[in-house]
Amino acid sequence: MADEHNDPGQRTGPFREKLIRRKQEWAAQGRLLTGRTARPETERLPPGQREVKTWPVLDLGAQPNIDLKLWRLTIDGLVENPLTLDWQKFADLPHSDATSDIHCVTAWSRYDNRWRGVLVSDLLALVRSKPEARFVLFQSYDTYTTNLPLAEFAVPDALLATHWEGEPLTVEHGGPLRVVVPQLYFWKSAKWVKKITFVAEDQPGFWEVRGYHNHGDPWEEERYSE
Ligand SMILES: Nc1nc2c(c(=O)[nH]1)N[C@H]1C(S)=C(S)[C@@H](COP(=O)(O)O)O[C@H]1N2
Ligand SMILES: [Mo]
Repeated sequence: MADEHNDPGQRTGPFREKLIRRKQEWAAQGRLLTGRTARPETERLPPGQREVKTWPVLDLGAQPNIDLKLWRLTIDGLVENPLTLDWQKFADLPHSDATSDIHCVTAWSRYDNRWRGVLVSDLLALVRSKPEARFVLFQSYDTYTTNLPLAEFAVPDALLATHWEGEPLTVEHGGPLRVVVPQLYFWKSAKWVKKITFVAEDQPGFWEVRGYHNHGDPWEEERYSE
């Protein structure tokens, strides 16, 4: 397969560096910017996006294959009830379905993705964020990081997803567990999530320090910082 997006073996060392450099150049050039905004109430597709029927794979190239016996999810920081869950404990949490569209900053959007997992609202009821908590930081098993305002994490259709279209999430799409925050560009939805930390002060993640917008609202076309 020639497609580097689908050949994780090729994307280490120089390949990974090249991929990161290219995406940094896109940010510096303001690639794909239309200067338009839109509203989800009246339009299905955010400015500059096109609909795809496939589901592209985008990451830094190292797709961690995590043994479920060793897998842990930690929730810490400014919460009343910090937790480290193993796979069985995670499975015991209430699970729900949520359908949403994906909007990737590289301009593809994919409609009506049927997710299953633990709703962020259910997670918040369990860990109870403290009043000082205003941002959420994500760390993943591939060393990726990203950040969100707590208010964006707490939306009704955000979830920690184990399934997509009735099947367990594949490793390439972030299985066994990924974050889905559908109203922001998809780089904010951490695959292979390992730790979720509630904080008072924001801290930009992997792409946010490489020219990508700190907030990332596709309807405002917040692709890049300045
Ligand atoms: N852990 C981790 N999560 C990640 C990434 C990554 O490299 N590592 N890439 C982000 C980017 S840039 C996008 S567009 C989406 C892609 O998700 P997909 O491969 O399932 O389409 O994952 C996001 N989450
Ligand atoms: Mo992305």
